[in-house]
Amino acid sequence: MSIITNINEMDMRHVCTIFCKQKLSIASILVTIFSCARAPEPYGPVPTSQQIEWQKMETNMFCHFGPNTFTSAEWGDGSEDADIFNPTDMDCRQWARIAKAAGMKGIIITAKHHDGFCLWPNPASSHTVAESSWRGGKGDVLKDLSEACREYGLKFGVYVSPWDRNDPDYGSDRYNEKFRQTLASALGNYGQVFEQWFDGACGEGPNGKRQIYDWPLYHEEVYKHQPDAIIFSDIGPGCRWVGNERGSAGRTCWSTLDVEGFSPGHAPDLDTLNQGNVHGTQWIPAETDVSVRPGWFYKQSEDASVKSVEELLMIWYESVGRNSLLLLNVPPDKRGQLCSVDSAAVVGLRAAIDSITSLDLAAGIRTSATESRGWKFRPGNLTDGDYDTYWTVKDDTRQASVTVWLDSLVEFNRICLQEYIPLGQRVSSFSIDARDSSGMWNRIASETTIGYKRIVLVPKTLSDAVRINIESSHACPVLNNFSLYMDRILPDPPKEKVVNPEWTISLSEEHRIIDLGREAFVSGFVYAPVPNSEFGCIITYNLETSEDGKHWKKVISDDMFDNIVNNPVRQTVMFPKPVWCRYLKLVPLRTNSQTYGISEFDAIR
Ligand code: FUL
Repeated sequence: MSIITNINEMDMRHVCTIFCKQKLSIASILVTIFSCARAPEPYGPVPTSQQIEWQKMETNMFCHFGPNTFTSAEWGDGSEDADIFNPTDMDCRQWARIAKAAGMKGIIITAKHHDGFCLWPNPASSHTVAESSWRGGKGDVLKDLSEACREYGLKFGVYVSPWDRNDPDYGSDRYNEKFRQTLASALGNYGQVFEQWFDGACGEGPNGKRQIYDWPLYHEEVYKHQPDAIIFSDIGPGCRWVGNERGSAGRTCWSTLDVEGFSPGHAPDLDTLNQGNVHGTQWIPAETDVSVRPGWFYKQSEDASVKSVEELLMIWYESVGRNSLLLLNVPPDKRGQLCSVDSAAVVGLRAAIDSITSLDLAAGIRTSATESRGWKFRPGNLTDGDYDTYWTVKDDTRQASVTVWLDSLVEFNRICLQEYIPLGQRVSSFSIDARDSSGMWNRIASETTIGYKRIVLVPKTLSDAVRINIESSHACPVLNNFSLYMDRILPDPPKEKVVNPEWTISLSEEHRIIDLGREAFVSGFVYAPVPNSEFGCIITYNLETSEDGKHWKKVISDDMFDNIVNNPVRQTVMFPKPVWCRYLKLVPLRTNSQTYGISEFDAIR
């Protein structure tokens, strides 16, 4: 491993020596070069060409839009009047323009969320835009958006929720057939759909029943209309959920997953989704879905909580930079347009990414390696900017180093590596060394997986040579890119998120009480779990009030904090009418852990 030879020159010398000493014919030289050039066999499960194209998209826009935009709910209960959906000035070209400016490659729209309302005139449903007075019942969001995407060179995708809290047939076989027709209508009429997003959520419908989803039927229908579509669900088959909604793929992230015995909605545990399975039997890469604001749907009250460019940049590093695709939600507002705060944030993110990646300090730089498979697979392929040329070694080699010789001392803090995924994901551990001004080699990182793209964050380093050591690999390593960047935007090292759980409560303590000090009219309350912590959250609860702290009245009974496990953010609950009281008691009924955190429990007056 320590003998570094310059393969570029060595291989050419080798070819010339054969030519001169053995006086071989041109044809036999070509044979020699050709035989050296045999590519490694693919290892394990490999992506389809559609999955490769999908992965190269890197960042896409998610748009949550529907009745919830107008009611400020996260999960509508299906009883919303169709007329509630009434964007005053919908302009999908504005969404597309901003997506394009933000460097997104596609847009996925919530064509139907759990409330059942369809943003297109779906003949299989009676709860659609056609039943609303928006544009006199003639509006069609899918039509407008698919056309805008085409105009701006973006791909178009749809989220169609099988959970339907409106359809009276939900919970019966009839619904599976209706849902098949719904897919046919959404997928068969608006041109090419690159991704079909299936939420695995399976709650109760309007009649209290749950549906047994017919996944094979649904998948067949998707492929019938869109044979090239990537199907998202928590377990694929096209791509998988990353296991959280905060925008973070595993530091170890395999694109392979074992799905036997699982189905959408009944997936492996969250850590497995986050990291994949090391020897997983199927290629199901992770997609990281996260919202630019706390909730998935637009709420004016969250305008001040839109993520900063720095936060989004960290999310980009932890998704695209960790072998995942970033699906960033930018929800249209009540006008039917992306609001300026969100637009500024996502366009700012792109400007930040561009400012970092536009200068690749390793581009075209001289490289050498401990070994290479021949001229065609020389280490110089790592810095040539060509996706389809790569450095690889002999079939039996599992450890190898490649060095990039910078012309002078260079300052950097991001190292980007790519494995050539058409041949599978192979590397399971690697380290990075950098040579300092005194000629000393220092270890600056030790990591596990690479995959399609891995960006390693290191403290600012001044160096004239950088060495990647592949420490272990399932088959000979195959790398097609190496880049070095200097990020001057994020503090170095990145700020740790500080979590300060004010109240952590064990389940034996049954409730939490607020004493307002004196009686007053209270119109609702706020609850926030402790974000990014090991503490769980309250899922369902009762809310009781009292005037004297002894006699209690239930104001809310067995209600649910919507989507709180996946997205543990602050929730505001308004009472049906203001209540005169001094004390408020939050009684958890169901939590997702033995302990749960409360970072906020406040009365709204
Ligand atoms: C979740 C849904 O329940 C949320 O409302 C949101 O659509 C998110 C992207 O997926 O599972």
